[in-house]
Amino acid sequence: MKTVYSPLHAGHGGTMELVAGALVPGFEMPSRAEIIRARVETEKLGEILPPQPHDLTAAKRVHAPNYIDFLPTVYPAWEASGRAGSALPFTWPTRGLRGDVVPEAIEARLGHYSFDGGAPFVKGTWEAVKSSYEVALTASGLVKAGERSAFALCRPPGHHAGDAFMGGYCYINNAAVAAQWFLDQGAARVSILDVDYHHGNGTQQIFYCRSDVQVLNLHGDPKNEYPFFLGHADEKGEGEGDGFNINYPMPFGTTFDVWSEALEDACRKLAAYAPDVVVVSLGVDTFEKDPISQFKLKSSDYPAIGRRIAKLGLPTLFVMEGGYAVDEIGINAVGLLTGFAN
Ligand code: SP5
Ligand code: ZN
Repeated sequence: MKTVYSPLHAGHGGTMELVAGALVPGFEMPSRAEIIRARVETEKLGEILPPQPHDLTAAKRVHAPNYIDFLPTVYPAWEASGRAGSALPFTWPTRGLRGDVVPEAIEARLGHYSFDGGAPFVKGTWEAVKSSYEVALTASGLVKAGERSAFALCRPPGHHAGDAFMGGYCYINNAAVAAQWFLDQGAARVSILDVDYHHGNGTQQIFYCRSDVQVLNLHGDPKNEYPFFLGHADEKGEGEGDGFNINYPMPFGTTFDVWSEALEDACRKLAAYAPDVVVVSLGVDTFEKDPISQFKLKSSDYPAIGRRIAKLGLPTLFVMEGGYAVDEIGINAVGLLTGFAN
């Protein structure tokens, strides 16, 4: 399996995020992608390719154009307003406030286009976001050209980003961009299988009213886990999309025996949908030692996940999402991929 990777991700580093009343160093750090890349090499997963340049047309197929155009302006505006460090919002247009007027002040624009204080901007953030997007599209191109699978080593991740909002370390929804790109290239149906520990609220929101993208999500129950405000089992899609969104919320402490039953059910529903392509939102924050997560998967479980996905027998794009146990992130992510490939 080929991997697409860009070193430009590293400019998005030294971030701070707002967690439980405190500004803390970001868990989503550059070493994550470097350790995965090193493991791709030592495990000889396959060739590592740079991304090809892409303009933002494909991003604007799933995101509001004004949101995408806002992203490169954030850090310059933050600096011009006399601030330094991580650009973060501190106020949001919740129920009872005006969400229809885009403010001018940069700190307010950040609130308008986000749902939490978990998507900081530093100087190199936009370049990293753009490169992550190009990584996803380049890897999609490999699958379209006939490869059985490809690995988009995206950083920053994407699945929390919705049509016009960022959050949870995510800015452009790389998996959603890829799914839409496959449709635009002639696919009739695409499935997105999200195995990250956190519910992919952005992906769900983007495709909620559509039947041409099936979205399946395995995640920590939002009653107690981030992103809290989406991801319940009764969210099944709306209108045309009714029945094409499938959620598997699971409690803290979930081990692989229970998790893999959810995966089995998801794979059966995916196979029945018979998509032309599968996009896997690949998070390994389900790992027992993940510092911000509460599932109990072991390193030896990841190859089994890859094997189950391989059994679908469908062209598959893997898009990197979360995973914060940095020491084992390469073992777990590449373990899943070698399970698929071998
Ligand atoms: C892509 C992805 O995995 N995003 C996850 C964003 C999670 N943000 C919320 C972090 C909450 C951390 N809870 C702190 C517990 C640490 N003791
Ligand atoms: Zn996650």
